[in-house]
Amino acid sequence: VEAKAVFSVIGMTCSACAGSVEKAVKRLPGIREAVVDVLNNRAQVIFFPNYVNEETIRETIEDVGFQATLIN
Ligand code: 9UX
Repeated sequence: VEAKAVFSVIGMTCSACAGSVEKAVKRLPGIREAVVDVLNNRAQVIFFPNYVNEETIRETIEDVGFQATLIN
């Protein structure tokens, strides 16, 4: 069963920022889809909770260099 998480991502100023976040998240195991919206400072991720969790995804976004907060 898959789950969905939405993060607020602060600090992205261009579409390449969004692309680097998507790429990093998609490299994690258990990710089905990652969509990053630079205009709205949001990242939506569909994932398989047996393999990855919200905190790991959040930390991965932070490792790219942006402040990430789980919002739902
Ligand atoms: Mo370009 Mo977005 O260096 O931070 S990737 S502005």
